[in-house]
Amino acid sequence: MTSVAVLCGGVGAARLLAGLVRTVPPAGVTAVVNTGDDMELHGLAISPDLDTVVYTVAGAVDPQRGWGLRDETWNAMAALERYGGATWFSLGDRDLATHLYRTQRMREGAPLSTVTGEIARAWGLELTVLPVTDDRVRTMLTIAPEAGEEGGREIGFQDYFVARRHAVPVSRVRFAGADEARPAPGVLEALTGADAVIIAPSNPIVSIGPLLAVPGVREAVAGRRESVVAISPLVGGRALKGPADRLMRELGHEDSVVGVARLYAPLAGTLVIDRADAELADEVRAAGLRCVVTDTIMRGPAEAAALCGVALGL
Ligand code: FO1
Repeated sequence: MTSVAVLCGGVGAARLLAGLVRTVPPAGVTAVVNTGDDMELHGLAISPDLDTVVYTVAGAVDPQRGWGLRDETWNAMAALERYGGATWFSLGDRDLATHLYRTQRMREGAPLSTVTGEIARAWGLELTVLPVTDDRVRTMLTIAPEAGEEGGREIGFQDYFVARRHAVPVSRVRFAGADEARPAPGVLEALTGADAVIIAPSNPIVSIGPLLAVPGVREAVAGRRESVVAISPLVGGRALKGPADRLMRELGHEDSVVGVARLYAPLAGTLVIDRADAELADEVRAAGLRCVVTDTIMRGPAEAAALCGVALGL
């Protein structure tokens, strides 16, 4: 059976996985998912990228937002307004059940990877969904100082992404806790043992970056570079969703498929780029990767499945 391990962030990775499980047997797929976006809010353990992967592959995600559940209601958030509670991060009524369950199970001592397995199975998923680590890793971003402040101000990922709508320039990104983190059980086995590894079209800086910052992960991927294929999250120099292009530029990388190629050169033998970037294919090859040009925009699972087929050379 073909086994595939996928390095995943949020929405783009989840959409790819929804196609991958139609391309190869789901039981052979392992998603290694970013937890740097995780946060505690209302006393709840919230893991946005893990939930986005589970909800999307289960066909339950809200298609417009790309996160949270379809047909959601927001009564708890509305009721929280009465108290002036934190409603900047919208938690739907049914989505809350996921956070309540995960929080309770982790309070009972279950590691995040165990709880994630329970949640994935409860949604009927056959693929394996793993947090990259069971230890606490938090993506922290330094933004320009506010009036009167000395030096940059460091904020958490959801503050940057949601509260400030990622509309602030970033001068530094770090993954607090990564140095002490250990890969979750099964992560290194999947990354070294799978027939192929895909780096999903996620934000290279804040979605793939945290995965590679967990000791052992970068080495496991680089060690099998020839059977690693990355899919560019940029099309025509732009991110389809989120701040990937801006973050790359702000942190000194070229915001193009060539910049992505240079970032991934030590890790992936192949980069898949969109037809819109066909004229840059030779520059990608000059960075030392094979380059495959195809349609990379996934409007639904069928396009995602086709993209996976191309990426896996099926
Ligand atoms: N993104 C938003 O832009 N606004 C929100 O209010 C919001 C709430 C939210 C709740 C649960 C969840 O799993 C994801 C949520 N997201 C929201 C998306 C989230 O910030 C991103 O999906 C990831 O952190 C980045 O991929």
